[in-house]
Amino acid sequence: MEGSPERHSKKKVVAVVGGGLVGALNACFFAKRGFDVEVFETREDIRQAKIVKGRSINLALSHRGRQALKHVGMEEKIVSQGIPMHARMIHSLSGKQSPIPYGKKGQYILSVDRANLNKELLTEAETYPNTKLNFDHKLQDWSAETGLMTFVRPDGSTEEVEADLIVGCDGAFSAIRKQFLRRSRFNYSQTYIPHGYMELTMPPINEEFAMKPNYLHIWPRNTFMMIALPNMDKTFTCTLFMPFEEFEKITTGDEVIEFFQKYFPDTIPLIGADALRRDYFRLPAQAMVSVKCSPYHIGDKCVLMGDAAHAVVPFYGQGMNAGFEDCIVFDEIMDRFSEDFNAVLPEYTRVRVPDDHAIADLAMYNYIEMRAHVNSKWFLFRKHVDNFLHFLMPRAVIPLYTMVTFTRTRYHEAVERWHWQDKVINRGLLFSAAGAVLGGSYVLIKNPPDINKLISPAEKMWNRLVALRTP
Ligand code: FAD
Ligand code: EGU
Repeated sequence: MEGSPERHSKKKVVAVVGGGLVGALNACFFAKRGFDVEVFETREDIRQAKIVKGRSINLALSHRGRQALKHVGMEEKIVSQGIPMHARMIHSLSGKQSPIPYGKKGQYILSVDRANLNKELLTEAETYPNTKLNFDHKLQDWSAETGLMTFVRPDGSTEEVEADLIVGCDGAFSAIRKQFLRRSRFNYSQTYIPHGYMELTMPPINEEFAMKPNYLHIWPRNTFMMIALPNMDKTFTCTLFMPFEEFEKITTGDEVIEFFQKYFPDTIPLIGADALRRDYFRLPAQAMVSVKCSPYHIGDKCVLMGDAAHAVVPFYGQGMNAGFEDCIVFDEIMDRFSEDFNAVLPEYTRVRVPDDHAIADLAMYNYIEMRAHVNSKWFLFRKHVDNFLHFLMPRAVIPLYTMVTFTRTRYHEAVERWHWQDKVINRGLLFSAAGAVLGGSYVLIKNPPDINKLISPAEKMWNRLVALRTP
């Protein structure tokens, strides 16, 4: 194999621009294939950095992301450093907590530390002798004609680099993508949502987690929403989502407490009133953007992956997972087309664009839906209905989040199935419930129901059904 021409001709240079989550993982994928891989990253080496600034502290890792990690032999390591979340824990305004499982016993997502994941992936990439990591290299510009890239160093000097393939993994504000924008027939859309997010840390109490650790904690309050994911150091990272307008209305420590008292009262003693007053003003709220574009490639020279190709709003917990899946999809196409970039790149665009656009749309849809009318009761109700229908017809009806989170069903197919299921369910409901509605509405009009009384029997029924199912 060593001296064979295939092996020899393979020594093409792949430049991965961006050493974030997707770039670092992608470096492993290309290195595994024997390419000469060069990673270029603006920031210094985060493994040496004292303070790591950046977006969200922890993330939900699910099936698609795990499969990608498995391809490069990293799944076990990362999973062992994550915290399983078997269910959501819904916090109502009154402080009541209700768990809703993600699925069967073995189905869970993981809370992983972004910085740690990034470090592990960089270290893994470095174990390949054919990989070189170049930190403090900011891509300034590149030429789609020659493939020549210009990097700026912290001292202001520039460096020119050439590669056979350029892989743009430089995030939502991709510098690589700028050259795509100058070209004809490139589609691009970018939308900032009116919400911002702010991260707050909930410290341990008596060296233990302040809340139950193996859950994704959610406080759904229509326009306002908070989510908390556990960390290995027994803290929780709480992420508050709210319109920028509302963030700006709060200008003093007292107003912060007043706001939390109104919407998230159970969290005040857990985060700590003094910490809240202080931390709310530490950093301004961060923006969230959704980016869709196509094609993802230019000739046989350049391809976009991860947020550079598709930034999605975080309301499905899929941004990183989708970016990691990009790497698998590209890798599979490399197999099918014997690493011929001329054929691989267009095929990657053809296959991947519909799926990435589907998850971008789904995430945006979920954002709009949550904002419109999702309070804790509605959230509980909807998830119970989903799970109940799946229980009744386990093959025919699979909840959308299950297909998205726990399978590698192509995103666009998951959406199609979801629309189809909706039709079937609605038709089923129409026929079977028509009679009941007619009879029932008479009773309902006579005795208007209390939503509390409607929901708790549903919950009991659900628990009974779960007990029946798991022997
Ligand atoms: P990035 O992580 O942005 O990395 C890009 C890298 O490129 C950076 O290191 C940057 O320094 C470098 N770079 C940028 N410009 C240049 C340049 N000119 N030259 C060289 N290098 C450059 N996803 C999930 O799957 N699950 C979640 O639970 C989840 N939660 C989220 C919560 C929030 C609040 C947000 C905002 C996002 C969340 N995401 C989640 C999405 C996830 O963060 C992103 O999808 C993921 O980080 C994308 O990885 P990336 O490598 O493509 O981009
Ligand atoms: C948002 C911010 C619950 C991490 C969507 C669920 C998220 C995450 C949900 C963030 C929600 C919303 C799903 C997962 C996950 C749910 C999901 C959202 C992780 C539909 C660190 N979302 N997120 N859906 O089902 O499929 O639990 O910042 F509140 S994980 Cl918005 Cl599964």
